[in-house]
Amino acid sequence: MSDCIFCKIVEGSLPSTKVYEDDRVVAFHDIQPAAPIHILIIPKKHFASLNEAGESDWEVIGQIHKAAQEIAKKLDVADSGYRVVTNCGSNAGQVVHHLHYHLLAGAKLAPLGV
Ligand code: DGP
Repeated sequence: MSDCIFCKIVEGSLPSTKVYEDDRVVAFHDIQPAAPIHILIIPKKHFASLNEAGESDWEVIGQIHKAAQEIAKKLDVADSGYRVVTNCGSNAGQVVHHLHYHLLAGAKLAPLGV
């Protein structure tokens, strides 16, 4: 999508600090980190959120989880612990409408909730 910032990061027209890339997934540092380590993991294909995932998208969503495991090992937080979460829709605080998973780590994280 031409006006999607994460599509621009995928195609390289917007800079990012990448930590992982494969044929269908890319991961990079969040510009507004909410934890000492805050990585965004996204599919290269544009779809707005988990709500818009179709039958053909479950494989790449699995691939995102595999990438999360690899990134956690690479950044040395696999043993200390990390959180992987996706915000879906307005009540969850989704701002960028290209599916993305946050990988948060590097400190004791606050419990989930309101
Ligand atoms: P969400 O609220 O779940 O839609 O999270 C969107 C995240 O995207 C938020 O933590 C900030 C991050 N973000 C927004 N614009 C950019 C950008 O241009 N580059 C990077 N690296 N992160 C961005």
